[in-house]
Parts: sequence; C-alpha cells; structure tokens
Amino acid sequence: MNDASFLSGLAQAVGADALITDPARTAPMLRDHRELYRGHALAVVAPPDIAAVSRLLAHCNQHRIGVVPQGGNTGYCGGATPDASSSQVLLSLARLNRVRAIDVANYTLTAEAGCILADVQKAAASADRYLPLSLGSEGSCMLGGNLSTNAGGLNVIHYGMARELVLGLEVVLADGSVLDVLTGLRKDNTGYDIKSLFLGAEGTLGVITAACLKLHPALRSHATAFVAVTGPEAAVSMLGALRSASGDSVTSFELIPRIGVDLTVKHIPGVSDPLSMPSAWYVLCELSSSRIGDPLGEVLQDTLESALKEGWITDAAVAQNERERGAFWRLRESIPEAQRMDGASLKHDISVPVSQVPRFIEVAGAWVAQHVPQGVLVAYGHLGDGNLHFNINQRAGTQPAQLQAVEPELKRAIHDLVRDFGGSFSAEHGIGQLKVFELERYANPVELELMKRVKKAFDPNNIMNPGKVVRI
Ligand code: FAD
Ligand code: 2HG
Ligand code: ZN
Repeated sequence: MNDASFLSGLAQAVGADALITDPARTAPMLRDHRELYRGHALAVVAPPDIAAVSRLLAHCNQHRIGVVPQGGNTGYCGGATPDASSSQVLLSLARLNRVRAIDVANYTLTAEAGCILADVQKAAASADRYLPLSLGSEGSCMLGGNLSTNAGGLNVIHYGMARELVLGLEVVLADGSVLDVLTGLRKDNTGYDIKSLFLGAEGTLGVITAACLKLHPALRSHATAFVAVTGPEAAVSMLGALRSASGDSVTSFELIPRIGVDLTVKHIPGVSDPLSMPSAWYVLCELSSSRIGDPLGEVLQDTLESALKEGWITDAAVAQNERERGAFWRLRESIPEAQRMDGASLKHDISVPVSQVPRFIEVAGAWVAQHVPQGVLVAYGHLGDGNLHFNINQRAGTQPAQLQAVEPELKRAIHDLVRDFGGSFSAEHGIGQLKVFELERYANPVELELMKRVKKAFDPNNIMNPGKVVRI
C-alpha cells in the first residue's frame, strides 16, 4: 500500500476533519518542548473520540505504521516527537478533553486523556475535592501525558507519583481493541494489575484515553516558608524534624540553590528575593491540611525556631497570605524557564535516597567544578523525594557549543555516580528517546528483558511509539 491509499484509509477511519495539515499547527507538534528533537510525520491526527482512536490504531497496525501519542507536548525526553522518517503518525489526544464524572462520595474523578491538568484540578476543586498532582507545566500538560510519564512534581512527598492517583484506566491497544478497566475501586485483587503497566510506559504499550483518579479532601490550611538553610545536610535534618512535628503534613519540600534565586530574579518579571541576606541554599517547604484552622503555622514556626538553634537555618520568610505564598511558588516553578532564558543547559533528572542527597551534591558538584569550567551547577528540586534536577548551565561568556561538547562525558560521570549511590538516572521525566541508551546501560538486565517481552506481548508489530523507552 502506498502513502496515498494509507492516508485515504486513515481519513476514513478518523474523519477527514481529524487530519491536521496546516504547517503552522503541525510545526510546534513536531518538535519537543526543549527543542532537542525535530520530527517529520506521515500524518498528524486529532481524533474526536475513542472509537476514532480505535479505528486509527487498527488501521496503523494493519499497515505496520508507527503511532506517536501526544498530549501537551511538555515532556522532557522527546517521547512525543516522531522520528525524521516521515513514516509515523502523530496522534494528538487534545480533543478527548471531557471530565466525564465526579463521584464525590467515592472521592474519584473520571476524565479523558486530553484534559489539561489544571482543568482537572479545577474540576476536582469545584466538587470540594483535591487532585494533588501539580507541576510547573500544569497549564499545558495533559492527563494522558501525565499518566504515561508517571509524572512527579511538587507534592509527591505526601501523595506519591501520578501512578498512585490512578484507580482505573481506559486504553486503546495497538490492534485497536479497547481495554476498559475504568473502575473507581480501591480494592480489586483480581489477578495481574495490567493497567499499571501503561503508567510510565510513555505510549509504547497503548494509548490511554481516560482515567479514574483518586481525589483527596480539599485543603483548607497551609503554612509555607522560604528558608535559608546552612546546606543540603541541614535541609535533610529539617525535613525529618518537620515531618515528625507536623504529623506528617509536609506536602512539599523543595531545595533551591542561590543561583535559582539569581536566575529567576534576573529573568522572570515580578520575582524578588524573599530574604534580605543571600544564602548558598534554600528550602521552600509547605505544610497542608484539610482542617480549617489547623495550627500548621505554629508547628512550622516552632520547627523553624528549633532549626535556628540547631544551626540548620539562618533565616526564614513565612508566607503571611496567599499572595506571598504564590510569590514563593512562582520563584520555584520559574527556575526551568529562567534557566532556559539564561542559555544552554544540560539536565540530569536524578534520584538517590533522601539521606544521600547531601553527599551526592558534594561529590557530583566537585566533579562538575573540576571538569566543567564552562558550566555552572544549578542543582534544585524535590528534596523530599530525593529527586534533584542536577542541571548545568552555560557560564556567562561561553558559547552553547562549549557546554554541549562536554555532554557525553558529563552525563556518564553523573549517571555512573547516581548508580554508585543506588539511585535512578530518570526520577520523574521518563526515558522517551533521550535516555534509551541510558536504560540499556543501567537497567537490571533481567528487568530490561522483561520490559522487552511485555512490549512484544502488547505490541507485536512494534507500532506503538517505536524506538522510545525500549528497543525491540
Ligand atoms: P507529552 O509531552 O505530550 O507526552 C509525554 C509522553 O507520553 C510521550 O512519550 C507521549 O508519547 C506519551 N503520551 C502522551 N499522551 C499519551 C496518551 N494519552 N497515551 C499514551 N501515551 C501518551 N515533569 C514531572 O514529572 N515533574 C515536574 O515537576 C515537571 N515540571 C515541569 C515543568 C515545566 C515548566 C515543564 C515544561 C515540564 C515539566 N515536567 C515535569 C515534564 C512534563 O510536563 C511531564 O512529563 C508531563 O507529565 C508531560 O505531559 P504532556 O501531556 O505534555 O505529555
Ligand atoms: C521541575 O521540577 C521540573 O521544575 C523541571 O521537573 C526540571 O527543568 C528541569 O530540569
Ligand atoms: Zn521536577
């Protein structure tokens, strides 16, 4: 079958109006958010409903045409970008954007894959419930992308990764059949948990079309502080103390280096340094509760005073209102954008046990200082989860190419060190096409072999996002 007859069959399967041909619309869909990859597609399609997704996959499977699912295209590893061969179909889930149901008593919400995460959060809030998945990209990333990357974000310390919020799924498989396990059950031990395999699979096993999510009580009290800590070790000590003192109400615990403040103040309008004296390291921490008038502020204040006596911290600003709380969060969430505006960067999304983070920063930071004079370390992230964005930015006065030249050696050194610390070279951003070789290098061989067998079992013709995550 030639391209023309494949495309006319495709148009029949999904409806001619589902094919996007305007280059102004397809161009941004064919490159990734970080502009690391630029793809070419045989067709770009946005089907209107599940039945059309099913017909599309059946048609592509029959003709052995690769399908690349795409949500908000905010992923960090090129998972949603087709290759350069012009032989794959880009499948946008954007039109599947209905919140189908909220079961208030069951604390669940069922929504389609193309819903913007912020809209799902709002839908939960309108029912006096809380969806804790929160990331800097929440205004544009989509639920299907969040679940397919098993996104992390800012509240994992308390609520877990995206996977832990999923009770049921609806998935279209490679042959077009629909797996409907869209239940809202909290207990269901009926054999293998097949649906869990799609969470974090980055579109290589099937297309998630809808999910039933676990909700939590709406939050009514917060206590938030921007704290100057004496170093990462002190930050870890303070985290332990705060978790114990608050009845484990710590919902975020983010580590920020001085350069994170400098970059955001320099590039992001409206961001200012919350404290008067500079410090090498900061923590942005938040306690939350569903109880009105929960004395979280007092707990936080007491812990900060003890931390001052212990020598763990030197100063702190406690948010007095929602505006100040928002300003602290704006600073933190703008670090990736400020980093981008400052020049080229090399990113390492790593995790180690929380207790090991300080030592990791010391050893890996020393390596960078010695071997990468053209770069400057911007290490920040979700300390409460042991997840650091161990990024290196282009130093002022150097060229992007000078930093890029060191990328292979730097990546190897950092990821080898992560392995030595018992950590992960991909904590929350996934594998996509960026880290396929890293997975082959660092994965447990038995686990990698099982991944390949799972891939072959679900997608024998290798049409689902071929070349991403695992190569078969
Ligand atoms: P896309 O980029 O469109 O796709 C991601 C992957 O999922 C691709 O492999 C794609 O093929 C697959 N996919 C998409 N939809 C489906 C579907 N319906 N079925 C099957 N496969 C599908 N990530 C974090 O984990 N934590 C953070 O704190 C965080 N912060 C970020 C901040 C910023 C400013 C930005 C730009 C990104 C951030 N990210 C973060 C990364 C990114 O937002 C997440 O990975 C997000 O979950 C991707 O969602 P998306 O809809 O954009 O997915
Ligand atoms: C964050 O935590 C995101 O802000 C992005 O995961 C991290 O850009 C990065 O390295
Ligand atoms: Zn992150």
